Amino acid sequence: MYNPIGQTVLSVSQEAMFEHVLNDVLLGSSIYVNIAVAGLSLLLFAFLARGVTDPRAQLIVVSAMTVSAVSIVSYTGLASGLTISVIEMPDGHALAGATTVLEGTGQEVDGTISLWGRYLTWAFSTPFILIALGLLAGTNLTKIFTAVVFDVGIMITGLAAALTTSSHMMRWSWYVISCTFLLVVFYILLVEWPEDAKRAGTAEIFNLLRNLTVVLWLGYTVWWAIGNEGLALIDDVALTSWGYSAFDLVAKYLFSFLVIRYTINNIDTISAGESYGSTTDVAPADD
Ligand code: RET
Repeated sequence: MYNPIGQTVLSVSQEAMFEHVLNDVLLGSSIYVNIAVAGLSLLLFAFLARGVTDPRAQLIVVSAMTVSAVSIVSYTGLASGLTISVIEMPDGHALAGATTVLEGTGQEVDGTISLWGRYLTWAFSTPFILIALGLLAGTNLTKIFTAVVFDVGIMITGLAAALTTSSHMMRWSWYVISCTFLLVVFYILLVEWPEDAKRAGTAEIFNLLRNLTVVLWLGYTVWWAIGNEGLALIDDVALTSWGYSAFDLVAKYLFSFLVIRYTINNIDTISAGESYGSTTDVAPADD
């Protein structure tokens, strides 16, 4: 797949990618299972939180539910072939020169498959994990803003690492930048917010969710490094995809469930009054 001036082009059709996901059982299941679990967890969360009327508690619940909602979008992008590409790795990469047989069409193409839509959509889902955590810790807007900005930075530079085909070194340069941003988020999670959570009386649940988050986020980072897009110690695309999907099951759905369960059982700790977040200073009429 080279054009006349020798640059790599992405010429596998979206339909061929869609067919590939449909016909590769391991890869397909890593995607479809998550769509189903995200949908079911949204229904469960809506049911569990149906009686919550406190605005601050609702904000936390909506943040947690947004993670699952974005996940449906993310995996639908992958399932449709829209956010999957075959890319040719640069010299020096373990999969440079590799070819891929597309299930369904049977076509053999140069390159390896990148499910880059994951990294793109993480930029929209993971901020809500941090917003839920920051609100639970009772931290301030500056720290939530900082965590979210660096988090989006992690995901967009991770996307750049995955899609860079010009040079092997540049792929890892993006990776290092992304990890540096991750350190900023970890600093906030490990140093700043525990203090805030202690003051807010939510230290126990915060520390549990924080530990879950730090361990899993490290897991994603290591998985990228050893998966097909990194060192390719695991060179199988479907297996690499299942790794992320398994992490997602815990980092998204279990995480959100724990957040929502705590919130609905501890409204008094979470609440900041009926007028929390109001955009008017007019007091509600007594009736
Ligand atoms: C990448 C590769 C580049 C280096 C780093 C990464 C970290 C990713 C993380 C992902 C977390 C995703 C979650 C998704 C759930 O919705 C992009 C893999 C640092 C931390 C929690």
